[in-house]
Amino acid sequence: SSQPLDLRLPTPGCYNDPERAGLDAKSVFDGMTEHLFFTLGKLAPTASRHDLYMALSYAVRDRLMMRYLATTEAMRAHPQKSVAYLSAEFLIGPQLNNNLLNLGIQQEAEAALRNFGIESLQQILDVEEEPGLGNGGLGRLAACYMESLASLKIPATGYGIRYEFGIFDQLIRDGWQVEITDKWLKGGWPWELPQPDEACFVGFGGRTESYIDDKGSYRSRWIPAEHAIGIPHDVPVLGYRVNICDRLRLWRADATESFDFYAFNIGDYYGAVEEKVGSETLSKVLYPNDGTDEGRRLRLKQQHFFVSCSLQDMLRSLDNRGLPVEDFPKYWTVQLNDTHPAIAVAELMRLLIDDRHMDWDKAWDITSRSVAYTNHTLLPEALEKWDLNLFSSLLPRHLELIYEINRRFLQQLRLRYPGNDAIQRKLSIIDEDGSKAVRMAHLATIGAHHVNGVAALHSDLVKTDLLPEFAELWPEKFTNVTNGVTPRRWVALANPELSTLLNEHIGEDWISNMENLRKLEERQNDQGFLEHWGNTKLSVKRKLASYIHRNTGVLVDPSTLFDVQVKRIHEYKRQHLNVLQVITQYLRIKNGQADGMAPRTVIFGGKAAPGYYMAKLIIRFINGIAETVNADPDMDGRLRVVFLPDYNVKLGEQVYPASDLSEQISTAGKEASGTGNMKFAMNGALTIGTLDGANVEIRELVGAENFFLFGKTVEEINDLKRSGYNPGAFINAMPELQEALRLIEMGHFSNGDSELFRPLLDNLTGHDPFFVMADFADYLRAQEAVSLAWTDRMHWNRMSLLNTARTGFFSSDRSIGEYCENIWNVGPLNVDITCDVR
Ligand code: B1N
Repeated sequence: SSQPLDLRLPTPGCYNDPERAGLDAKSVFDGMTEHLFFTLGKLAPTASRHDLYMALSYAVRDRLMMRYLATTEAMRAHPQKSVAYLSAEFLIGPQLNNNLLNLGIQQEAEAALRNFGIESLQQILDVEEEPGLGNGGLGRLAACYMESLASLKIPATGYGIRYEFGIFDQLIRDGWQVEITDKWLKGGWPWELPQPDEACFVGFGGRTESYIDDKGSYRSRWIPAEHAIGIPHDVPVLGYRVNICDRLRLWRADATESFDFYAFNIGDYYGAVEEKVGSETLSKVLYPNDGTDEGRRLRLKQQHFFVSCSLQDMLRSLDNRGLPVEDFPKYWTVQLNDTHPAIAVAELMRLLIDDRHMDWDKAWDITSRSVAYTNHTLLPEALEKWDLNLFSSLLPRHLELIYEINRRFLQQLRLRYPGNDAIQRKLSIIDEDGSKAVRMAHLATIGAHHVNGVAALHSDLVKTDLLPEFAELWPEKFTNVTNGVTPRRWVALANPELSTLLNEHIGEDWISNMENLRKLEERQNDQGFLEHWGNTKLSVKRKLASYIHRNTGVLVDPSTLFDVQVKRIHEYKRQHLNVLQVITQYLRIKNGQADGMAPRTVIFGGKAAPGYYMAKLIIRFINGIAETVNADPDMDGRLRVVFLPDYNVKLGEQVYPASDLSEQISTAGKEASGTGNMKFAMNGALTIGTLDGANVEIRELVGAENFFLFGKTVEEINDLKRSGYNPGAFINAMPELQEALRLIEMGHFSNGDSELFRPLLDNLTGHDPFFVMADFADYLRAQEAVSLAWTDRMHWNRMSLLNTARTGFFSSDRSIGEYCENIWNVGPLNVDITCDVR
């Protein structure tokens, strides 16, 4: 018989293993070799680039794992409050380079790769598929916030859905968008750890019933008709040069064994298979709508699925540590990223009352002290409302609880506003005008201790326009947290050229303390430095020009002004306003009236929701103009138009650093914040923009003289609406605009097809819901100011430098700091985690 082995398990709290997880090039190389052999089953000489990407990623993941486990262990041994960020979207982007940067081993990884015959890290980074688990700004914000939470050492879990298919990949065929499925999992994704042992059950449909419990009290319970299982897939989120590693916990839906089993026993084989197929489709696909609510049953199922799994998981974590449920608000603060997870208010009540047998007042106290809500949009078509029949058929117990929440709330209103029936109807969670519906923003607002907007202007509009009566009732509930973006991904990683320049002149501290970019202001009159600044931008533009050539076939001149609009395609964002302006420039060149016009490369990128006809037509419109302009020899050296297909995080990382001019031209009052606007400005692009969203704050910070302002204000737009807006009056005053519209109508940009763009023209000349015509003249004037500024390059470079120097405020570290202080009341992990092995 064998002797017992004398092996030691890793000591809790100390997972240092320099053999296995060192940060020097040799250790990284050894890790790669081991993973190639044992994890991937490959020998180095036959390894493909994808194999090397996987091997390096696994080796990096090993180095995250000890930080991750040390963080988990610290939270187990010394419980403290943790953030639960609930979001239907996390648009995390490529992981490898971010983790290398945050670990501080980019050069070590490159050195290790050289031993496998790879000259540059970039060649391996290019292989990575990004998980497109979000539509746009809202999902990307959630990802930036997770990275900042970890960097600030705040314990946090991001809870969401592991969609099998994320946002579609976009192809352009004959100028039209074509959607193809995004198969991000096809090559295997090395960054997630499935945790099947921590699966959760979620019910749907069925009925509720009353019963008398063993203590003789009446209780309600839910008898769901079907169930799904959520399997957590955890993604480690490492902070910048810290040993904290937070996590993203994404739920994948699976079928329930027990129900299959039952069906098999009664011989209903097909029924069992059907249920399996049904529950797996829950996490199958992301809804590709940004800013429109479809009111679809599967979407509500997805929302309840991930919210229920997440809340059960939080309660279980208290149980596992022997902490009482009553202390939920002491250990968890739950942030709702828009109303997509707002069912959490009812679900937490259900878990506390039905499962934990808590009384109403106690449960409501716990819920309303734990939950806070961020609003991201004022667009009426984006405000989630669930048809009452649909809601009650899917979540009958939740509806009962919502009725009771509502009854108590309306009672409170009655006392505050005696005899005012109108206000009750207006604020009720149940919309009774027309077919009845559940208003998720009202549920979230009533259940939350704080409600915040995402930029100063937007938060004001939430109070005055969206929820004015709520704001009067609970003024202290309403607050603002202006969005931010992580300087690690959006400057340090995306713009290594600029980062090197910054590091040389002001040190590296800006990466974790972005306000330090202010030190750059000292250089604003240094000619040599400004020249260097301009040359750095030029070299980044060369890289983008080469990308454009490879991917669109269009040759662009890096010395021209790169004028860029990248974001989802939406009428309120007004890509068509930009295109009309391009047509005017085209006409001026044609008519020999283009003196003083800056030579430009106008670049567009963005996806349209597949069911949004007008947005898809705008893509066709951009491509029509691009085709005509780029084929015309008169435009050579003066004007180029490019549509970059399949805009995503990875492409964004190439675009923001290479831009001179940032187009932020939404109708005032429509863009809640914008975050692309921040990424452009910190990378030294100047903004042409309206007084909308965070543009307002960008302009205040960089200075009005370093920002190209145009357009009607929110008040002016409202005045126009009130007085009966007539776009025709604006068109008549602008002969150049008339000429542009006439050319479009004649089919000049559609190979003679005079019907193609008619719906767009009818829209603009008819009711023009986004005031494109009203803002056109002022936009043109501002674009002329841009051209003029471009002629004095030193002055331009100085403005560019000041944009970078003064936009440190838009670091997501600052935003997260405000959430921690004003909303969550959480602080950094107060346990020292020692993982550094160097
Ligand atoms: O959230 C971003 C803001 O910067 C943008 O201004 C805002 O438009 C964006 C339904 C949304 N608001 N609402 C959505 C996304 C998906 C969906 O299904 C609505 N996205 C925003 C971050 O604050």
